[in-house]
Amino acid sequence: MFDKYISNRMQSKKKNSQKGFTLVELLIVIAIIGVLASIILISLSAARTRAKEVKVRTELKSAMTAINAARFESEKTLMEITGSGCSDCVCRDIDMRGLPDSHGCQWNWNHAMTKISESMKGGVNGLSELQRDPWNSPYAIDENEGEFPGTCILDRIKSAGPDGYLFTVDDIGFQIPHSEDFDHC
Ligand SMILES: [Ca+2]
Ligand SMILES: [Ca+2]
Repeated sequence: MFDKYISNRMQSKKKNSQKGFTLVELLIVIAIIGVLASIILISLSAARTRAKEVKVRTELKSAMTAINAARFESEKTLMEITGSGCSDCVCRDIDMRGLPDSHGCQWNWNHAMTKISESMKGGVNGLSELQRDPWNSPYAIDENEGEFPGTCILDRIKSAGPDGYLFTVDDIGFQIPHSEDFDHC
């Protein structure tokens, strides 16, 4: 009788310890799934950001090619083509994300692209479609070549990047090499 009692107690204890171990295992599996899910989400987010950055560089390079061609064909500086020495000045110190199309920041970019297109024989297809970066900020352009006589400052085009502000570390942009008239620079 006593042996049976001991045997039952031992079996009961064994069952309890098996149940506890299973619960621990379950918690570990849940924790691992959570960690893996976090890693996948972070990777997806990083991949999406990279894809947006690639899109920005591709679009800005298209604009840069058009600007080079317009300067060459018209024999004018970018500033002379657009009629402004600082189209993006009105975009500075503000969050550009979601600005209305009527805002001067968007208007100035569109105006610059129109003038660049008009400076080339037959215009440029698709240039008017380059308006906003993937974070919904207007692209920015600063005409510098020839703005200050005797200096060699380059024209610049850029995206304000994810934060929507110009002149912060996440900006993506290019300085456009000088045109032929500025070979001395
Ligand atoms: Ca300027
Ligand atoms: Ca920025």
